[in-house]
Amino acid sequence: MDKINPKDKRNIVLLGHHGCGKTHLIDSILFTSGKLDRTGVFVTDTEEAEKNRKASFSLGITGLSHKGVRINLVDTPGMAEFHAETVNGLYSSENVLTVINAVSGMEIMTERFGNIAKELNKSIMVFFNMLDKDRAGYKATLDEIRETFERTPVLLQLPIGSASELKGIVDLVENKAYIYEGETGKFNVEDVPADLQNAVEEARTKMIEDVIETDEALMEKYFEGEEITTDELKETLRKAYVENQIIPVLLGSAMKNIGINLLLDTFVSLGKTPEEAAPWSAELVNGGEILVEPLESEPLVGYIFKSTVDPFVGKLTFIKVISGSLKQGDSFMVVDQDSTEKAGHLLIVDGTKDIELTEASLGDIVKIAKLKKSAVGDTITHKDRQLKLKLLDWPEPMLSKSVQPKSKSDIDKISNGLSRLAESDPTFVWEHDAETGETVISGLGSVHLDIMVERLKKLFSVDVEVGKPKIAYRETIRRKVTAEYKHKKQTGGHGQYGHVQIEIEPLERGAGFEFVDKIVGGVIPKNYIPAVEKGIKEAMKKGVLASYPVVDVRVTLVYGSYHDVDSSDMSFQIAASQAFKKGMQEANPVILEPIMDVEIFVPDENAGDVMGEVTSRRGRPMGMESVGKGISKVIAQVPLSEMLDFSSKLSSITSGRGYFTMKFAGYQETPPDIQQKVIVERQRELEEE
Ligand SMILES: Nc1nc2c(ncn2[C@@H]2O[C@H](COP(=O)(O)OP(=O)(O)O)[C@@H](O)[C@H]2O)c(=O)[nH]1
Ligand SMILES: [Mg+2]
Repeated sequence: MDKINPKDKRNIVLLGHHGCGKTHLIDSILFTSGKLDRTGVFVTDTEEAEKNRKASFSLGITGLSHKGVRINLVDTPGMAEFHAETVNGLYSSENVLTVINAVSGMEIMTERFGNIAKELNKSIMVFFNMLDKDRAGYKATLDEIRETFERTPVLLQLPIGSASELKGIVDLVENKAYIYEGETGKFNVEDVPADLQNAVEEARTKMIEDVIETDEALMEKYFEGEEITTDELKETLRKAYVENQIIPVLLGSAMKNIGINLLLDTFVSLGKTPEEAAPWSAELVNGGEILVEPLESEPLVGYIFKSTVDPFVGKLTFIKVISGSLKQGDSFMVVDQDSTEKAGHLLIVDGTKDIELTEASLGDIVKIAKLKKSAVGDTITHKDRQLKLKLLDWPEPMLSKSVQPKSKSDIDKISNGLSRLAESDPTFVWEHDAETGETVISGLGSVHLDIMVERLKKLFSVDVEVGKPKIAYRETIRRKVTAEYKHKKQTGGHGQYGHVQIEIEPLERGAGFEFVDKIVGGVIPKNYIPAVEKGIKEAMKKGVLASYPVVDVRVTLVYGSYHDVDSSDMSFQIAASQAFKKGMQEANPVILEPIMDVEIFVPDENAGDVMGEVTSRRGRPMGMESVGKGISKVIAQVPLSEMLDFSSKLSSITSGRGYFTMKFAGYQETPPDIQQKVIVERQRELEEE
């Protein structure tokens, strides 16, 4: 396939709380456009884990052509632990289709990811799904949409019939009724049924007023009693959507294939084209900042938003072209890896198949095989203008588990597999401790880690045993001290001599590490100072209480001495390291534990019990509010160590109806009794290794 004109491209990322029907909706869109012969196959849930658990854990990418326009669809997981996937989905697309379960209304992850979509200046539309269900509705949620996104929701449709009697959709813009033939997706276009005419007239007036409010000239015309033409309306609607003033709201049912053709038409008629994307700020590698404009005439810039491993092909990388273009055979840079790469086949996904492109250009989402070095979150550019796209911070991995190969011969396969997996997800890291032989993986939660382990087993054919979850404790100090150490070995042969005096003082939480050099008069020569800093950093890797990393300290090098012949980097490194350890002992050290911001959603009648449970887990309640429909939200800060088995407890208190989300809030000192337990537990752990 030849290059596609950017005007004929629409990228749509689907966003919404787990279970609102995003993956089913994509089936239904493919079915409606003739790419699938039935729905419910969950095309974009390609992984076995996704099929088995009936949930999406990674981005799913597909596409189709509708009315001459290439539409790429990006399916996301709707869970906090898969934050990186979903946010990368947002980076991939100019348009966000927020899917709302019409029975549950606005849900927590929809709100959370919706806020990120807003922060990234995305244009947002809403699809109320599951209108075929009892108790489905959309009116009450419109105000929540307005509050969450701070844009005006504009209802463009009305349903014909409801729940199991849902028959069709009225398109308020065209003033036409679409009546569907069962679940076939086939429809007839008719006049608005007589019994709906009043409701339609009212909704249409509201819609027109919402739209023209964004355009002063049109508003004047309207209030002077002049007719607004359908073309004017459509044009203004599109402009207001593209400029992020309004949120078009559509209705339907993925299950019954109702309203899907209209959704597709809307992608084409309203959808933001890649040329209309907001410029993306970036840092030039040679210094300076720049805005990357979405122009095909600019040098190539692309963003790597997904990577997977195919058992046959190997590594597959998905790139969104942000500016410029890329031909087969072209060289480009993966800037973050400083790696020069060559583009092989450029593939775009069409239904369940791939189509080869001769040239990928602005707005395309292309799949490339076998890049040498690349990771999700990396920027690709032309070699003559290297830059890094600015991204939001990724959340820190908070939960760790050890993985042990069942067979020693699998060790290499495991490191290779974990490296590939870490490249696919910036919130997943792994570490192999050569001394203890232990491999530790870290991520955002236990499901996240479970899925990574499943991938490791499936994609890299290794068998591993997974250990107990480990918490990322830290150590710090509470008092300022001065410490001194002289490292001296001067018997026979080449001697060693390094001598430092340092001050160690506590910094505020989250400040990290600061090193200050206050040496005067060259008592330690300049060239040894980096070795001193290195020695301190080395010592900070394992604190004196329980060998956890030390954070939030400032170390000031104040004095020392050297020897003309015997001093070396190594001697100063050892001296600094020892001085730090000595000082830390005396500086009133303490263990820090991760604290989480937790939001718990429970039926009103369970809120009291859940609050009690939170308190008994050393949690600090921050508030409780009703979120409507008999559901309360309990907000609290709770230590992560207390949250590991919270899920099952919550389930038993609420008979399975409660759920919660959590996010890293910061580190906090552990109380003495807990600290003692952590130290004992850690000792046992270190002995076992
Ligand atoms: N009744 C009904 N069920 C639906 C509809 N759309 C999706 N579902 C079902 O809701 C469940 C969750 O859907 P899924 O697409 O996996 O949700 P996702 O987590 O947002 O991807 C599945 O069992 C779907 O078949 C709909 O319009 N009506
Ligand atoms: Mg899904």
